Amino acid sequence: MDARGIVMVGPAGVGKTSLWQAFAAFLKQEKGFAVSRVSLDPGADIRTTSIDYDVTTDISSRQLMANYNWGPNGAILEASRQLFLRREEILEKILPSTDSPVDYVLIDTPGQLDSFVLQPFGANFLNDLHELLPLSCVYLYDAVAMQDPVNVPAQLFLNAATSFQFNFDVTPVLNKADLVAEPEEALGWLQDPQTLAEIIRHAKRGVISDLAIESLEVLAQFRVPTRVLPVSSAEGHTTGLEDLFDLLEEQGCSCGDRL
Ligand SMILES: Nc1nc2c(ncn2[C@@H]2O[C@H](COP(=O)(O)OP(=O)(O)O)[C@@H](O)[C@H]2O)c(=O)[nH]1
Ligand SMILES: [Mg+2]
Repeated sequence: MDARGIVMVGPAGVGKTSLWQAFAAFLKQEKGFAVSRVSLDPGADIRTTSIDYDVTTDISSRQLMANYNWGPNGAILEASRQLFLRREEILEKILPSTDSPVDYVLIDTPGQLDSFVLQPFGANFLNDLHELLPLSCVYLYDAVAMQDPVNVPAQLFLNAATSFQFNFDVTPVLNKADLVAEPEEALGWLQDPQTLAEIIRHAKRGVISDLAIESLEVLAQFRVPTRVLPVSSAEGHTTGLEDLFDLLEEQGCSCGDRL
């Protein structure tokens, strides 16, 4: 069977690296797949030996900071630029070799969504990779950040902006579901913008409510998440990975004929 890639994308601290690790372990241990793990985070400090490609061996934001006396954000942005400029060499390292084939390549992305996807580097890099290795993206929402309804439209925009940059499917999940008492509430808001607009209208928070409602009207003209899965990769509270796997399968992420 041919290998496929799954890319974790989302705002800083949303849990990309945690889900990347948990989902890789799930695919290996629960499903018996051969998995390769790739980190494209130039700021990562990875101490595990089981990672197959760690971009910091080629491009490290810490090294850029030290070399040029830059701050962390400038270094991360430059690292994303370099990743794109050196893509031929790096794509070669990510692709599974014929002598050690894998079923899935799981890819972690930099902490900062904006410097990677909303700049002309990360999305173009991933679109080039998709030409060689069919990709699916898991887009993470943070259940804790979803507690205040006026903030939800901005998060929906980030998801939409990401989806429209990629030439492959994006599957949204609500991560850290273990940290909120009722994840169903935020899931309802993400999946039903009309109800969300009503709640924001009643909240009467002034100009931020107006902006949020107007944003929802703009988003309504585009595709917004129709189905969002609650997941958690917290140790001892891991949930939703089986459902995520099934959804990715449904969307053609994986070859159903080999299961
Ligand atoms: N409770 C809980 N904490 C999480 C979950 N996912 C990530 N975290 C924590 O959130 C923080 C950021 O996670 P990380 O995976 O580094 O986020 P990233 O910046 O998106 O890669 C860490 O302290 C994680 O332990 C989750 O599902 N539940
Ligand atoms: Mg990370």
